[in-house]
Amino acid sequence: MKTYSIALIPGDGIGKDVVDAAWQVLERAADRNNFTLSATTFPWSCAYYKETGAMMPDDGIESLRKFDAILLGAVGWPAEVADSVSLHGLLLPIRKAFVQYANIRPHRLLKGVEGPLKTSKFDILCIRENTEGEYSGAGGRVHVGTPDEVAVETSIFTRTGVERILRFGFEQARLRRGKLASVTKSNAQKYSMVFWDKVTEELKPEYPDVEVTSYHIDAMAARMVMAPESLDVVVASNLFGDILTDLGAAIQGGLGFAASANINPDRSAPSMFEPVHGSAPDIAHLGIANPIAAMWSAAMMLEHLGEGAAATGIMTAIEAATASGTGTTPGKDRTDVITATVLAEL
Ligand code: GGG
Repeated sequence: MKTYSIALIPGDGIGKDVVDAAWQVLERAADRNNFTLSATTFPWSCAYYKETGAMMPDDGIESLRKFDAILLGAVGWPAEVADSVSLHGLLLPIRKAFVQYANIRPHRLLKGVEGPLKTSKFDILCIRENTEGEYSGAGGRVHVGTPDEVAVETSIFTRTGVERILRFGFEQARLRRGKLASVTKSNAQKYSMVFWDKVTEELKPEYPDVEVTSYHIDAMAARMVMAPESLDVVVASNLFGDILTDLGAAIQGGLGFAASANINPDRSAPSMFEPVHGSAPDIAHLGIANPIAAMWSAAMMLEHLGEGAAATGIMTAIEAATASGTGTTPGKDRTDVITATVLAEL
């Protein structure tokens, strides 16, 4: 029987609750589909930072490398550790070190979930560039604390990085409805975003079967609300993709439904799966976090590992639960109730 080794990083706040719920569902799905999963849990989090002065140990990346995949909950506890420290100390280094350059975020309405637009025609796949751009961490501050203080943050866009994420977007469009929306702000950002648009134009002839349209980020935000049915695959830079996918999450009913996969398409290192949401300190320890985003992310992990039937089984069970109204109203059903309902459907 095949065994997959999974690194679990529950992280902070509701991350622990949702990873625990997702793991129960994963184990049941494995059992039903004749494979096994072995978990190794890493305590890396803001609490770990408070104890050790780092979000993960120096050899953290190397200890993750041997796993088949990583399942992460949430990172951040701003009352104790600045968000910039926790993000740049854990999530971003993992994505970069393991060349997880494609962050896939599916946005569609699950059965029984209405969403604020009250439309059933919302089904888009956002592809967020995940290793460079605005989150490169290049910059600095001078004259700190003086009236002359200056802060500079440099976005880094490489030909390798832009070309590979656009190609990934084209390929995903081919697997779906054949439409790719490429998002920039090239009227205002005249170097990096003009470059992104240019690479898009260069690649177009290689994908004559894909209909490509370039949008500015502001127009795309409006389109996602006003005409979501016109969109299929949306590809964007690290920052723009981060923002658009929170909008996508809102339209699909909330962050509790938004799943994501940080994919290394070459499979030269493990990929990482995590709900889009953060640690939600306001509801941590209340037992009311919605675990569906983490369960959906877990299903994406199984799909990536080649266990498509088990992944489909999880999604079917989630939708059976939501179709009956479980987990569809924020705060109504407790995490353990939603988990038990999904488990019963598996
Ligand atoms: N679920 C992972 C998490 O904690 N996300 C919060 C966050 O702010 N992420 C930023 C990012 O995805 O770049």
